[in-house]
Amino acid sequence: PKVIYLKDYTVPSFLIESTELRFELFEEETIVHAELKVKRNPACEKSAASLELFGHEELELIELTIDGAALDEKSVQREGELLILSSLPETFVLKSSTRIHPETNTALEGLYKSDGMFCTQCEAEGFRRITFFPDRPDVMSVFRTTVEADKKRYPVLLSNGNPVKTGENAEGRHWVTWEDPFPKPAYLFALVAGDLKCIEDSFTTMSGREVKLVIYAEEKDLDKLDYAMLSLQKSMKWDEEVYGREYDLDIYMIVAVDFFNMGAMENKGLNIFNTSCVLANPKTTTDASFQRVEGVVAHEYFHNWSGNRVTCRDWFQLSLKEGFTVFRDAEFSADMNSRTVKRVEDVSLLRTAQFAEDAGPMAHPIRPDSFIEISNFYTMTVYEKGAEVVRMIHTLLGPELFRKGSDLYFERHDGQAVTTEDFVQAMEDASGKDLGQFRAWYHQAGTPELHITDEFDGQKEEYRLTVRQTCPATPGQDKKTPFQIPLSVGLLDQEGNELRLTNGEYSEVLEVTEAEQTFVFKGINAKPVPSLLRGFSAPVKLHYAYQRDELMFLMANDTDGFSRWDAAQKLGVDIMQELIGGYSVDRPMALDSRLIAAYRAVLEADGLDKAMVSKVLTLPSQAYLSELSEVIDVDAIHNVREFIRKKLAFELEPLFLKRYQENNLEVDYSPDADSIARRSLKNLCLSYLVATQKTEYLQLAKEQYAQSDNMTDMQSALALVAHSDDKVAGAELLDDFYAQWKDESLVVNLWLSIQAADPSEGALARVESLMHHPAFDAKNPNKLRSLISVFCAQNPVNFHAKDGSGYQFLADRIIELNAQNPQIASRMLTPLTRWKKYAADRQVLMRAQLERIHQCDDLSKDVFEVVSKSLV
Ligand code: B3K
Ligand code: ZN
Repeated sequence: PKVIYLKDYTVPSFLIESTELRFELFEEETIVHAELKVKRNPACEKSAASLELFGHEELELIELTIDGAALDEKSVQREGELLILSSLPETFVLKSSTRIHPETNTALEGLYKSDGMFCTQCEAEGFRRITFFPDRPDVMSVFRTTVEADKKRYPVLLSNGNPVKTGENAEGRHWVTWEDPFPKPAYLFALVAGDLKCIEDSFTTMSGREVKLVIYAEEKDLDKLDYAMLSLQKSMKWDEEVYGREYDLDIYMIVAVDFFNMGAMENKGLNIFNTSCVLANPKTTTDASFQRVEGVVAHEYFHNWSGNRVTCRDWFQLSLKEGFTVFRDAEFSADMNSRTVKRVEDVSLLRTAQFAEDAGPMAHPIRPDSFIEISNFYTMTVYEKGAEVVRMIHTLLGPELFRKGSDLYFERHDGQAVTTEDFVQAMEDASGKDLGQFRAWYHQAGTPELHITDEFDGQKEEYRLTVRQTCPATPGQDKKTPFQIPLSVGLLDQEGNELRLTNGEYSEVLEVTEAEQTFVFKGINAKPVPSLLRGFSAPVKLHYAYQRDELMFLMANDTDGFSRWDAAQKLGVDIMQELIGGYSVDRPMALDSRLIAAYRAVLEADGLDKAMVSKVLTLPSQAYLSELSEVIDVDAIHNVREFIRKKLAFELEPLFLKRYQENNLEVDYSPDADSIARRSLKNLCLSYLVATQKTEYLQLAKEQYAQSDNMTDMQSALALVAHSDDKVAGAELLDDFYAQWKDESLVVNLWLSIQAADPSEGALARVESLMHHPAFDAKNPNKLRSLISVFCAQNPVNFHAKDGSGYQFLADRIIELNAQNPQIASRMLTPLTRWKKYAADRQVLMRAQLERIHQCDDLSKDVFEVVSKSLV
């Protein structure tokens, strides 16, 4: 397979003024008629250049004409994905008819069928599976689309923009024509045809225009759409208030589909959503999913400006829209719920998954230099680290100048396909702040590390922080230049009071720019305790030799909520790492009583934010401890974590029980932040109580399961019982749950995940047998993720079984999926790619499976790229 390089970018030789499409949808084939108004691109220097159309190898070209005449053979060349037309006039009309087969499309890219309805997914390069087209994001055109299908089976026919015409044909067929006045790249095209029901509402924009809002789903899911509608209205309002961005079409539609490779897609005026990111109802949906629905609805809506009105020049610029939009949706969620909780959740994810990616074989900068398959670059790095980079710009500029910068960016580039450089330039131009060195964040991969030491000079009344930065080598990048890093700090005196810093405030953002640099604070008369990287002001690893007592001190006194949580994490990590180190040499485990004291203090305190209490009382995860390990000792991490959980549970049992009871209220379910916080604290307490293995607490969990009126409480209780040693009670509840929910596909996914994540022995056999259960469907990505990916990523003890059975199981799945759905196959590979982090015995086994995959014939580009890079 060919490697595509950013440095090879050239402007398109032709532009498309308008695109007219007509789809004839049938059960055994679909015919796509396309009429493109084409003109030479004045910006292209090669005046005789040919026109490159992309069309997947499976497309059957039925007819092709230019200005009504067939092309002579010499001017048409089909080479793999390319259809190259040469000897062309300045302007012309290109007409084509193509036969495709959505009914057998299992890759779920292009036009395909999900549960009997037609739908599309065109980002990044799915449009070339629909028709021959210059399928690249810098070719933008207006679209007029007619969809024709059987009226009975497909009463609803949708595409982008506004419906302008409709009619009926012979033989029970009907059609609708849609017009989208905004020029867009083909990746934002969408089509839906199916038997759908909808809810409708409206939104009045800041200039007083009324926009119709419609959310479509299957009839059985109509009772699960209200929350998405509310979230959409909140998003529209927020984007007006915070970014001054108004919606532009008269209608905004969302369609829920069951078969979808990712979360959702921001097609202009017609978002298509994975049901898991749009359906929500207290009975069937957990708090986590409610928040995900709110966040994803917002994310796709925000793309209307950051992505659609201003789009990407090429796919190397993906973070231009994704990093910025993730930053926007994170701020939205922070404003709608608890800011600190949102930050803690995002940082946890970044530190485990993104840091691991940055340290692995697929490490890449947020703006990669090359790829084989772009689908492999919809990563934590491009999205989440990309959002952190935008956040750092926000921190460096401050909110007002950042807003000036975003205004300039949208104004300057509306209707254009641009680069991350254009974004940074707009920020620089609007603020006057030099972001020269900052640009390294876009082209250097790897997680920078800050090594901080300090010095107190009583005589001079000076406190000095010395910051040294390093960044590990990543594939293709041995040496890095220093980054510009905003380092937010505070200083606490011995009584726990915050000290005024150089800027006269209690917090200050230090700008780290050198490989090594010292910051001096004057007028400090006793050695303070530093609070470092407040709010996680940069995506870096921070090393400072905190004493455990100092961490407890910060947990109690730091005014930055994020830093209080971070101090608790650091204390937990420090204690756990010591026990993990002792595990392999059979040192008996003993828990430092300071952790118990710290947890006790948090449990006893009144008036703390409940969500933060439950975050602080959650031990660092297996994934985070793995990321921090030089060599991952799966069993040691698991057993140490379980030992500590149990110990804490026994030591603090009365407090956990008290907090459980206080928060176990009989009130109507509501997905607001306070109620979610209360349930999360309650369920955390229950999990500690159950960890004591006392039957009375298992009983308590069973009661909660039986009495709960919402899926959050029900699912938590079920997982606790199912993962307990009482396998009989577990099986009973699992059966009961399935019987109750077998018709709710998303609830069944929870049921699959709970079983896949069960750490007890025999998990692989259980997962294998679930693959034959009617609840499972190997063609549905949500089912694959719930069962297979959860087993491989959230059941480390079983996935990493010493005999290599987990690795072999995953490799078998990848080989099967490679042909069926390459995107999902390649994504599922991730756990195997981290083989270098394990001890030699596991390394050998993991590598052997990667090699087995590598040797398969007909590897997709997706799987090939990840496997071959992992084996280097
Ligand atoms: N832009 C889409 C992602 C498309 C992924 C294609 N493989 C969803 C989003 O980020 O909003
Ligand atoms: Zn996005």
